[in-house]
Amino acid sequence: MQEILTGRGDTIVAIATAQGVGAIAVIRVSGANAIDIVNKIFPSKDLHLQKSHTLHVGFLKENDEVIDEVVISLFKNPNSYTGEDVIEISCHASPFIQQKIIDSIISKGARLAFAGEFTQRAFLNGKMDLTQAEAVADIIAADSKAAQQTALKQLRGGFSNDLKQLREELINFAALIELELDFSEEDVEFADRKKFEKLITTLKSKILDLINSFRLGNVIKNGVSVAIIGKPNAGKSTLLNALLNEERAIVSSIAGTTRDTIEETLNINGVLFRLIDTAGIREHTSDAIEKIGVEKSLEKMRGANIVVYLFDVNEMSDEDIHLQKELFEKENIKYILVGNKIDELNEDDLNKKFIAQNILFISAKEKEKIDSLKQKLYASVIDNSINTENTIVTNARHHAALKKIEESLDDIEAGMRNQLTGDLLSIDIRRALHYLGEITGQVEVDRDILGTIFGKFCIGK
Ligand SMILES: Nc1nc2c(ncn2[C@@H]2O[C@H](COP(=O)(O)OP(=O)(O)OP(=O)(O)O)[C@@H](O)[C@H]2O)c(=O)[nH]1
Ligand SMILES: [Mg+2]
Repeated sequence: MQEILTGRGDTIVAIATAQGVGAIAVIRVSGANAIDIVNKIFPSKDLHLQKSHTLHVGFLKENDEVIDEVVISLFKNPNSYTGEDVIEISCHASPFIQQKIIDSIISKGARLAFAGEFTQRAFLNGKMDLTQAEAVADIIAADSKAAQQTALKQLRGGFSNDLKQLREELINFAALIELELDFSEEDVEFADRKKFEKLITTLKSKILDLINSFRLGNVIKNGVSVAIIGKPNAGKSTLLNALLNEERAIVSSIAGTTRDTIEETLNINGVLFRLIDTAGIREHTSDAIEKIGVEKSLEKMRGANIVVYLFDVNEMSDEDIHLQKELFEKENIKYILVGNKIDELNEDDLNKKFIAQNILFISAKEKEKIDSLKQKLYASVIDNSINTENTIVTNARHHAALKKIEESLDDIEAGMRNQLTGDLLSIDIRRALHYLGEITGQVEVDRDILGTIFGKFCIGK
C-alpha cells in the first residue's frame, strides 16, 4: 500500500476524467508549486497575477512546441478542493496529448498523485471530514438515485453534524466528571448523575437508530438481492423477463430449462434490485447437472435479501403454500408469495383454492400485476418512502465504529448501576468519544484506516 502521509509537500498531478473517448479531459495539479509549474508551460499569461476562480485560454508549450490549446481553471489556496493551489487544465481528450501534458508537468517538478490523494489532502487540510471524503467515493460509485442521494447528504455533512452534536454533549459530561477527580478529597459531584443517565439513554437510542439504518443503507448502496425461487416450470424466467421488460432468460415448457442462475439489475423508484433467476427446485432429480443447479438455488435463497416464491396456481394446493410459508419462517427468510398463471384459472376458483394466504396473483406471460409486484418489492425494503431527512449509514467502517460506541455506552450504563467511581466511568466515556471521533476523523485515525479509505479512490480524485 502507498505510504499515504508522506510527500504532503509535493505538488501532485493526475488525469481527473475517465479514460476513453471523449471531447475534453481534465488534468488536475495541486500543491504549493502548482502555479509555478504550470506557468512554465503556459506562456500566454503569468498565472500568479491572476485572481482565484478565473479561467484562462491559451497554448501549453514545451520548448516552443505547442502541445495543445487548453482552458486553465485557477483556484488559489485555501479556496480549492484540496485547500492548496489547484489548477485544472481542460485539454483535448486524446490520450497522447494527456500523457504529454502530464509528462511535461512532471518534468517541471510535480509527481503523479496516488489514488485518492486529492481527496486525502482535502481531508488533511480540514476541507472535509472523513465521512465526507468517503462520500466522494460513494457518489462516484453510485448507480441509483437513492445511493446518490444518501452519499450526497453525507458529503454535505449531515452524518457528521449528527455525530458532532452527540460528541459535544458527551465531552461536556466527561469534563465535569474529570473535574470531580481534581476535587476528590472534598467528595463533590459536579456531574449530575440523573442527567447523565438520561443523556446516555438518549445517546444510545440515537446510536441504535444509526446502527439500524445500516441495513437499509447497505441495501441502498449495494442493491437489494431478490431470488426468484420455485418449482420447475412455475414461470420464473418468464417473470424475470416481465420484470425487466426484455427477453433476457430462456423460457420453455420443458421443466428444468434454467440451469445456471441469471442475475440482472432493476431500478424500482430509484432503488437498485438485483434479480436472480434460479433453476427450479424439485425434490428428486437424477440429472447431475440439474442437481448442481438446484443446490445453487438453495444457496441463493439463503443469501438473498428477499425471496420471491413463485408457483403455478394450477399445480399447488393451499396446503402446499402453507408448508412453504412455514419453511421460510423457520429459516428466517424474508419472502413474497406469488401465484402465477392466473390467465389459466378463473377468479372464483382462484379465491376458493387459496384462502387467507396473502398471495399476490399474477400472470407473468400476460404481464399482469407486474407493477404490483414491483411495488411490493419496493415496500419490503423501504417501509415509508426513503426519508432523506434521516441519516442513513451506508459505510461498513462507520457501522463497525457505531457498534463499538454502543458497547462503550453499555459499559457506562453498567458502571452507573454499580456506582462506579468517576475515574473508572471516565475511561468508558473516553472510549465512546474515541470511536465517535474516529468516524469523522476528529481523533488521530490509524494510518492503516486512512490508507484503506483513500486507497479505494481512483487516481485523480
Ligand atoms: N399460461 C401461462 N403460462 C406461463 C406463464 N408464465 C410462464 N408460463 C409458461 O410456463 C412455461 C415455463 O416457463 P419458464 O419461465 O421457463 O419457467 P421456469 O420457472 O423458469 O422453469 P425452469 O427454468 O425450468 O425451472 C413456459 O411454457 C411459459 O410460457 C403465465 O403467466 N401464464
Ligand atoms: Mg427458468
